[in-house]
Amino acid sequence: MPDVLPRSEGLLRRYAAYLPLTSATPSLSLGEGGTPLVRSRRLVEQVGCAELYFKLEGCNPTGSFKDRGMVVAVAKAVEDGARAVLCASTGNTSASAAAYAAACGLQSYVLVPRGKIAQGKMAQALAYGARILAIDGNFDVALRFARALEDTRGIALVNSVNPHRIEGQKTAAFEIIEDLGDAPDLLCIPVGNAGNITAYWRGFREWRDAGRAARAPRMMGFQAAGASPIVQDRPFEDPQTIASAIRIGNPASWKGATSARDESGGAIEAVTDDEIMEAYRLLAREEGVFGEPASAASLAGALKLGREGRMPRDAVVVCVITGNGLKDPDTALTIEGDMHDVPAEFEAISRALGASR
Ligand code: AN7
Repeated sequence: MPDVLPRSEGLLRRYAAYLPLTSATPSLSLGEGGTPLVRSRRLVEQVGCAELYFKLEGCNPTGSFKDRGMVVAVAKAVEDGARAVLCASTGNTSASAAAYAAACGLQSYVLVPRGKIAQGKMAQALAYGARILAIDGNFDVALRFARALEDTRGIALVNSVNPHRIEGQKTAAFEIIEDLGDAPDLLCIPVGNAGNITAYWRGFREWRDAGRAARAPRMMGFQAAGASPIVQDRPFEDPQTIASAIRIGNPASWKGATSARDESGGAIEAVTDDEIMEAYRLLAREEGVFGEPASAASLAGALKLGREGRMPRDAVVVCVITGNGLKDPDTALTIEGDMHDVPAEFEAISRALGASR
């Protein structure tokens, strides 16, 4: 059984034995991976399972799980002599591609649906120096163009149709097994383009087969109801959801997601935007974890299973919180808050605290 280095190492070094690296693959790290698995203190009761954990993928260097796949994809692009990377994105992939490309001195090109990606993600792509092409079309349209450009000389496509992305992302499953000592009973995960559920399932399977875990989890994927092609078994022409990261109507890894579901005895279900927003709020207020709306789909799903009496009482459950809440400040600012205009006077401020002296 190959050894695994400490978490202070980047993913490429740490999981070298499990990744498609060669002696010509450059070393590359922005500090990705090694993210916290935080135990729920309060929502575990509402979900109704034995143990509930949040895998905080928003702690990656660009604030989402995409960095795990991107470090591998960009290192391999460099190895293959690419001068640029290209992706279509609902925001997080573009932020991550732009960062790792910048670190390697490559140009990054990102195709995004105009006006439909969260502010923080756009800010990142700008800051890292990507050439941003905002198109009049949704993610699925953007991905079609990106795939059509795949064979352009010198340009590496770094969407999750690039197999190196899935390889890198499977390392999150390894970390969960390391932290829990085995796989959980259930893994709850948001599903958009379906690369991540495919990657987690590969990771859990590989380490079960390698004897590093005794079991593999049931894979529970959650799509937004207005963008739920896998649940409904038909592509969505015009997907709609407040969770812009998973506003995807024709997932590239559709088959990977249904295989993960069927081989693990899991399910892929829909959660409504209201359920997503309720979970988004609860996660922050009850647990102190600020994920982006798409990430809250995993908790929304776990809460729904609990509510419907479908959550086994003795289950160990992990919800993947795929991206940082700061990615999407506009959505955060729509939630009903406790904000007051107060005169800059001691008495007024003191009164507003409700403090009695
Ligand atoms: C926070 O960035 O598709 O099912 O272009 O940003 O692997 O697609 C993002 C997807 C979940 C869904 N949570 O993962 C993109 C993009 C967050 C995300 C997903 C995304 P996949």
